[in-house]
Amino acid sequence: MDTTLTRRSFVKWGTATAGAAALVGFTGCASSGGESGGGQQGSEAAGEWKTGACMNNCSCGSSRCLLRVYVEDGVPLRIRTDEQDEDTIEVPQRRACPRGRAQISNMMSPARIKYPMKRKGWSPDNPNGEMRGKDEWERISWEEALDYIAAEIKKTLDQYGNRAILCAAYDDIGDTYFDPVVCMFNLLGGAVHHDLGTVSLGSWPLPEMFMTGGMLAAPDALSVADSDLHILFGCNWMANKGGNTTYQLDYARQQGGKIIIVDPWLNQTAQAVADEWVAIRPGTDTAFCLGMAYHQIENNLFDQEYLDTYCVGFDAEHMPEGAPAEDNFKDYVLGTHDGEPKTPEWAEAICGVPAARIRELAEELAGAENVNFFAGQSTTKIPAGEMFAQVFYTLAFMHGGMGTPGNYASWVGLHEGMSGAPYVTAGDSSNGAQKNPVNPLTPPSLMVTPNFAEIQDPGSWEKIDFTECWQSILDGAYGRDIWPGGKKPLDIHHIYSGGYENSLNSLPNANAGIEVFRKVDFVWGANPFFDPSRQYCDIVLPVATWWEKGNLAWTNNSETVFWADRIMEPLYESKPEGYIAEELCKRLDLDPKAANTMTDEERTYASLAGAAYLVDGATMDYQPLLTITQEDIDALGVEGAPQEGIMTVAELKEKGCYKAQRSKGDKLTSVPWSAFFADPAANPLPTSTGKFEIYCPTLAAIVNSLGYSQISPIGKWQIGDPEQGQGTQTDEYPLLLWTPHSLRRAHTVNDNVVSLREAFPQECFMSSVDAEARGIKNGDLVLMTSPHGQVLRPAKVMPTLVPGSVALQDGAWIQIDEATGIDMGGDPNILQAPKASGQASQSWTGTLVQVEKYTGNITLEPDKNRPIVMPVGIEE
Ligand SMILES: Nc1nc2c(c(=O)[nH]1)N[C@H]1C(S)=C(S)[C@@H](COP(=O)(O)OP(=O)(O)OC[C@H]3O[C@@H](n4cnc5c(=O)[nH]c(N)nc54)[C@H](O)[C@@H]3O)O[C@H]1N2
Ligand SMILES: Nc1nc2c(c(=O)[nH]1)N[C@H]1C(S)=C(S)[C@@H](COP(=O)(O)OP(=O)(O)OC[C@H]3O[C@@H](n4cnc5c(=O)[nH]c(N)nc54)[C@H](O)[C@@H]3O)O[C@H]1N2
Ligand SMILES: [Mo]
Repeated sequence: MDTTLTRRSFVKWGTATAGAAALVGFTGCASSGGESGGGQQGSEAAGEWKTGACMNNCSCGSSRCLLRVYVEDGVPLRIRTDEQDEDTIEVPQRRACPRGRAQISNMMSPARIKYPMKRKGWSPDNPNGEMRGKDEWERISWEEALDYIAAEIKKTLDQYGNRAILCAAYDDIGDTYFDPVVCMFNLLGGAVHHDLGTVSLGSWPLPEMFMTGGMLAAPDALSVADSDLHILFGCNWMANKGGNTTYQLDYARQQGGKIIIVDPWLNQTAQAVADEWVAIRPGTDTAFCLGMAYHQIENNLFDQEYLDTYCVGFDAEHMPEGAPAEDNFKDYVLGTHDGEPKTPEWAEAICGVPAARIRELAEELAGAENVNFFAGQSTTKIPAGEMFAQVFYTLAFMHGGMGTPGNYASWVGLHEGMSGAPYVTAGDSSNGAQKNPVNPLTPPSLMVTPNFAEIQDPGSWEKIDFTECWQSILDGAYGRDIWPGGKKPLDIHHIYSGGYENSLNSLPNANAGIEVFRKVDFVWGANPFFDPSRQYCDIVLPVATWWEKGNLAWTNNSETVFWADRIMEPLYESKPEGYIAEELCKRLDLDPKAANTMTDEERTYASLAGAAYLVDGATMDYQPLLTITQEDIDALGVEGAPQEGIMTVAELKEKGCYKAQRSKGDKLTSVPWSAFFADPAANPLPTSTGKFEIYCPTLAAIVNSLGYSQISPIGKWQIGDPEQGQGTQTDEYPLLLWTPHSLRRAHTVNDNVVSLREAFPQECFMSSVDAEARGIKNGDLVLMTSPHGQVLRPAKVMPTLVPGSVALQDGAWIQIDEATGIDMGGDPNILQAPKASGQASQSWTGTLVQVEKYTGNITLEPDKNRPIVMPVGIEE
């Protein structure tokens, strides 16, 4: 049978209709012969069940769920998830969420880029840059596209050099996000990346490191149930932590733990598992915690002995050597020297939580034996967000007990999430990657650790920060005046928009981003989807997805190694990134093998051979996971040696994953800081004093030297930026914006999926109080305005959202109405202020906005009916 034809006609049929919803309906009928009703995978006669990767970035890295895909004649028709093993709290199933289960509609979406294309108005002599995002497109051949791109790269290098190229692509991120095209640029001498600092982690990494000596310390999933009380600041795990974290939390609750969630809205997790919700103004948790600390100090409700033994900086009697005694935390809270006691009443005025409630909560925390303090990344995505991290840890130290079971303070979720020492890991399949000579200090993974070497020496920075990059490019300079040598010049002429980033959509100040894309000499993109970053290019190349690449063992979290089958042949003319890199190398007199260092088979082998599992958390002993035979090696046709593991390659492929086999109290059980607790003198922390540092001058010195914010060695409430956050509202912009992550998407991925659009419309979430004051009713079209742009969306009016603030969820695709400049897609980054803060972290929370009922002429279809933006001029 000609499977290609079957697949092609299938896809053509799908794309000719309204899109993915129709496609889903169609697949339901098409698979009637194989309708497996009860869900027994593998019972179909004609096709087979395979394992499809879910590489959505749902948890700071890719997702962590098992997708079983039924494939007939090379066409994915049905999707199920992990149903094979018993579902227990020790070894839970890795079941997928609505996004994972909609992956067929995503992979087969009409938004796929089908062929290499160029803008009609673009030519090498005249780019007509202002037409980017508006022009018609034409199909060109791969040869033509690659020739054009290679010629433009040469031209830019000859005229301006390497620092004129912006590589809008993740730099040197291992395996699944690894883009050989970036290596190709590195071989050419490198390029500028816009990935200094973080848009993702908030201001957590440096306070954690310098105050506690830890790095991503978190209790393991099973140990969480040891806590009597869980206080969660801005954690919406139900919607935004893949895997089983909410299940584990629910289990902890069944074991008698009480759960309190502090959040500006009654988020999905609070709805599902919390006993109480504390409504707080976004970005004000610091004041809230200081109010609780005041009440505890006033009533002697804290563990003085713990503080004296394990911490420095709490009171005047326990300051580190050389520190002024009056700068201690306790006196700051009491207002001894600044005349401003941080009472619950003082806190109420800032955070909106009633003072009586603050007192009650302070007593509840103090009264509970074991407390689990958890905070989401978002809570520190505010100006000078380090100060919240400082106060958060201090409150946990005041409670005492950290280092014993049930007493935790962490920000990365449970150990099964993103965490320091994984229980299982896949092998690195990106080894040999060429580093970027323009950024010689690039760390192995910017997603997980900031680049400390750079942070200590800002003068050496050769990359621009994520947050302010667009304005910096327009200004021709980046950085801060206080850097050695002052701000650094920047002259970008050429943009590569690829490498797993949708930066035009994902970075703040998107209107300035569009201006940048329109201003430079040449922009080319490579991506599976015609998403906004690609819509503003001159030439785009279609990239194959992980369902089309496949054949890889991979992991993102600490507790599962997944296998990715190749589900289908690359759709239309799409090709893997390795092909693009090799073909450009050939045209640029580079060795193709130097950019794409491994064959597909070598990558498969590396991912399998390097897979390992942790045998003992105390000794950090890792052993090979997989048994690999000489036959396995011969079948791949690679160099290698057989090895012994605990599972065969065939078993991994058959099951689709290996799950860490946990049991309560096993050798993988982790209680952070237990050795320090047991014997602080024998096991000092790797901090400058060997203790927990409530007063941490190293942290303040490093953060302050960067010039983005000024913080103090102890956690204090301060208005970190004159134009952002509580206390800076104006009559023109009276509301605080925050941008929680959406169930509909992993950032911008899946925004093209109709079923998800229908289930989770992109709305302006606002409180009934603010809506009523503006005459806005649920469902009304509202115009959201900030100093940076305007967005048009329906309002979702709720009583369960704190007044004075509005939310617009991260990741909706930009769609500008050219006549008015209004974004109809609802990307919050059209509104977001670019605010690098503290350790070069974007402060997503607290941009000032106004919202009003829309009275203009634009009509907006419900999201599910809005057509997917297609390249105009291209035949189906
Ligand atoms: N579905 C889905 N899941 C995702 C992602 C996605 O795009 N989609 N992205 C993943 C990635 S890469 C990351 S980095 C993480 C992000 O993780 P976070 O940064 O923690 O995610 P958010 O959804 O912004 O915020 C989580 C919760 O904190 C609340 N919150 C926001 N600001 C404040 C505040 O100032 N104080 C308090 N108390 N609460 C606040 C929000 O209302 C929300 O309920 O999510 C990951 N998970
Ligand atoms: N307003 C606001 N903005 C935010 C946030 C927020 O809270 N609020 N959160 C921020 C956070 S935490 C993060 S981590 C960033 C994420 O920002 P990005 O990393 O830019 O976001 P994604 O949407 O995950 O982009 C993934 C891209 O990879 C492409 N892709 C998918 N598969 C493949 C493949 O196989 N090969 C290639 N080459 N490409 C592929 C997708 O089509 C998509 O374009 O967004 C940030 N932006
Ligand atoms: Mo992120």
